[in-house]
Amino acid sequence: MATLRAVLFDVFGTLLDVHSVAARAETLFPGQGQRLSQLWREKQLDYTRLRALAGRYVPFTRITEDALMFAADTLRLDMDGAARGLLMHEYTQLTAFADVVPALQKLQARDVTLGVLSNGDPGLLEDALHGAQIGEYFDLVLSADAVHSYKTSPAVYELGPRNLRHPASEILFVSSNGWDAAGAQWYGYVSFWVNRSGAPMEKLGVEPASGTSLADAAAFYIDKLQ
Ligand code: LAC
Repeated sequence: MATLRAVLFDVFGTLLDVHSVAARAETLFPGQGQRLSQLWREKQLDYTRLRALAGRYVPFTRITEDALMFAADTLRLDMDGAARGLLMHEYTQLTAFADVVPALQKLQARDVTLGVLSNGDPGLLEDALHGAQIGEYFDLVLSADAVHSYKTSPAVYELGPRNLRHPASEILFVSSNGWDAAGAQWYGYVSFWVNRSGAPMEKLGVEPASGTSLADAAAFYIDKLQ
């Protein structure tokens, strides 16, 4: 395997816990917080794929709001503009998983170039990374918005090699979304799946390296330096 020269992380679901919105949702709609959060996330990903396939791009923030309204309708919740605004704001204040900062610090101590590659639009990424107080760790923030498409489109993964000026085979891509880890490996990255929940491997014909925490991903990278 070639030397690794940088790490790119997925953001939503990998660095930031998208289900940290469930607590706010629960205060607004008692008994429905978890369900709303799950449906919201599923529909959000669904819309990224539908729009990418049809060439009907709108920014991820808009998709996220559309998915929230659909999820609310599905659960027959009476979601007014104020509740919608609160939950959308919550998306800029997601919590970083507990294993994130220690892993980033470990890599940073080795002078590793660190970046993110996300479906999120630049405004949302900036707000969310700073909201979670992890913005300072990243040398580059790459958004699918630059190519008006979404993962798993190769045009999105191509942003990594193009901006880092290294081939994908020399970049470690880290995601907790199994399908995203597969998409990155399809493209040609060295891919690492952070499987925190013990989910089954996606059946997509590739098997990324995997572990149970971001610490495992950092160790995988550092191991390759030796
Ligand atoms: C992202 C999606 C996978 O951050 O949540 O790109």
